[in-house]
Amino acid sequence: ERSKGINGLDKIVLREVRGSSAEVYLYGGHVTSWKNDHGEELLFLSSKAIFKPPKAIRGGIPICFPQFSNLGSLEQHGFARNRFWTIDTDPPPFPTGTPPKAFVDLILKPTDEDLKIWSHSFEFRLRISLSPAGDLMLTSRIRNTNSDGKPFTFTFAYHTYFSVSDISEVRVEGLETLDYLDNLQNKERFTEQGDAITFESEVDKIYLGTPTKIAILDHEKKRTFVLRKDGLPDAVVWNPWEKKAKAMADFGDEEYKHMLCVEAAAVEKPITLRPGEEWRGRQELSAVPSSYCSGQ
Ligand code: TA6
Repeated sequence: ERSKGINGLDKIVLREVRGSSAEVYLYGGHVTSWKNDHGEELLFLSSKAIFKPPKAIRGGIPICFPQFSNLGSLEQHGFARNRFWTIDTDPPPFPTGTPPKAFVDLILKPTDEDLKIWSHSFEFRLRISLSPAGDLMLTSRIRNTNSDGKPFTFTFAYHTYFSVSDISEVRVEGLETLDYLDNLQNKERFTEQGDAITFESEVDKIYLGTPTKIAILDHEKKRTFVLRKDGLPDAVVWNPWEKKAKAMADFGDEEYKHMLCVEAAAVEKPITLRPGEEWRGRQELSAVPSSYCSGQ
């Protein structure tokens, strides 16, 4: 249902019959909460998040479009997360015909101001839904609606902040042995070691050509987040650690211990659409009990 959230910003609350829920702000098309059927919050949202345009909300799932990071002339991560989206009154059909119980369809189109900084017309449709099992699904459909015949090229990420008990007891599985660009070393290319990734300092890596499924294991909670993706070949892993955390005004000094970003992305090979063409990028998040014990 639609209501007023922080600072009177419009938000939509999705509720699944078995108790799971999600919240999305029209500002940024930004998912800020995803709770399981026990009411546990599964996404990280900074206690210092500034819900005040034009600043992006710190946490949840920022939408990075039409530019990931500083890979281009736009502001960091593009501008989709800094704009007011609207309810899509002409949403795409549901694949199975029958819509899930809990969903919302949002749309973003460029304003005249946007066209001055990125001279392309597009329709960005974002569907957010909860499955009966409480999985959170995001589907992005981006269509080139240029009338001048011009194609456009973009990079993209679901900049997902997972809530974790203790970053020093988290492992990520699925990225072993892959190549990555290290944002802490001028985006130079390296190859990841052979076993699960663990965390003891700042990490900011763009893994290339990643599998459709990545697992994030939280030892204390005995819980595994499973991220499934389609149309998003790369995955960004980021934890700012202590020094960077202190340098961010909208991020608590200790909060790096309780979050990890794993971001389904299309970065290495930017996506080009000709007028009329549409791209689709999906991610599906689930949180499942896991028997993981650290040191395995
Ligand atoms: O997640 C990767 C990253 O590009 C990091 O380099 C860091 O800048 C992070 O995004 C957060 O960016 P933001 O603009 O939201 O502060």
